[in-house]
Amino acid sequence: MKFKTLTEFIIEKQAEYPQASGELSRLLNDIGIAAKFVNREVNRAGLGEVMGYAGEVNVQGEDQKKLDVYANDQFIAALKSGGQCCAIGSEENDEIILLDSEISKHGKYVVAIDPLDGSSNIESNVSIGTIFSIYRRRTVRGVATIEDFLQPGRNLVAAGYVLYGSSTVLVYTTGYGVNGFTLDPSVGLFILSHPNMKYPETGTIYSINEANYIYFPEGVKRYIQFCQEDDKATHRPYSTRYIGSMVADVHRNLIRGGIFIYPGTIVSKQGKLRLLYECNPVAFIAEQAGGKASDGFRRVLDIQPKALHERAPIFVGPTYMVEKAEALMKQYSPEFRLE
Ligand code: AHM
Ligand code: MG
Repeated sequence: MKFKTLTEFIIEKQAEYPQASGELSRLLNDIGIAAKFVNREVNRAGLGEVMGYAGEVNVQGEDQKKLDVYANDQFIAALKSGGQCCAIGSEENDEIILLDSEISKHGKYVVAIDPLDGSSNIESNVSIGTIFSIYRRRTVRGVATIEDFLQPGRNLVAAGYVLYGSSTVLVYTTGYGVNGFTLDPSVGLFILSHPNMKYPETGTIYSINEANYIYFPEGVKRYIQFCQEDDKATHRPYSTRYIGSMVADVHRNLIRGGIFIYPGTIVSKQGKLRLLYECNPVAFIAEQAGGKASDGFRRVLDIQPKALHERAPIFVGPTYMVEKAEALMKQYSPEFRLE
């Protein structure tokens, strides 16, 4: 049987761009390797109490760590090892992590990452994920600064996510389409399983935490009503699906056709999700898959970030679904416009 591994695919793509130096390829490959280690630990989650993992000291004499801390450490270690990345912005760390070894400090790229998103789902065996953004640094040389991260998502060089689900899938884009790779755990290889991913022409799913309904902008309430109306021609009412792990919700909606919404509310106008390492990577992938990502009024990828952990509302999915929600936001909730 003929198959293509993630590493082969990355090398093949690099060869299509003679000007490419191979640094981005190495960086992506290193993220793929770290994801395998995280996957191994995610699969053992729950054994902690039975086998004495959590809070214990393991055979190497190391303290066992919580999974999100473990994931953070793995990705940082992987990004340090290659020398292409000069700084990391992680959900787990308040400040950027400077990689200031002689090699890394001259690295061309910075990476913003949520190492284990949806971690509240771990104990109930529900899917969780990793989300990452890769930018070319703005400063020319030397130790990186926060300015290297405060770039709009349209500057992204690459972005992706790993979904630790019923199988483990890595999906990424470098701006030339979206490709997905499924981990074959028996041989430890990510195999190309979802080439050139695109949103289906018709989608019937909407994903939003409806428990927050009373806090939603009127535009969102109207969109939910629209999703629930009876109209055979447009396949409504749609179905609600909400896992509570953004990677899982976004991935399912990309495959099946659906909109994911985490809006601003009257309690938090900026919503919950983080612009740099949650909204932007998902927005880049959505656009590359023929869809759209908006904060209700403007393209997510055009938002100029002001802080590393800044939050933004997000409406992401097939273009026609996002545009309908945007139209209702503009009509009924103009006071939620952020710029
Ligand atoms: P986390 O980064 O603390 O894990 O939170 C992010 C997660 C997303 O994966 C998910 O879409 C969202 O929080 C769910 O939030 P809520 O429970 O408010 O619906
Ligand atoms: Mg998160």
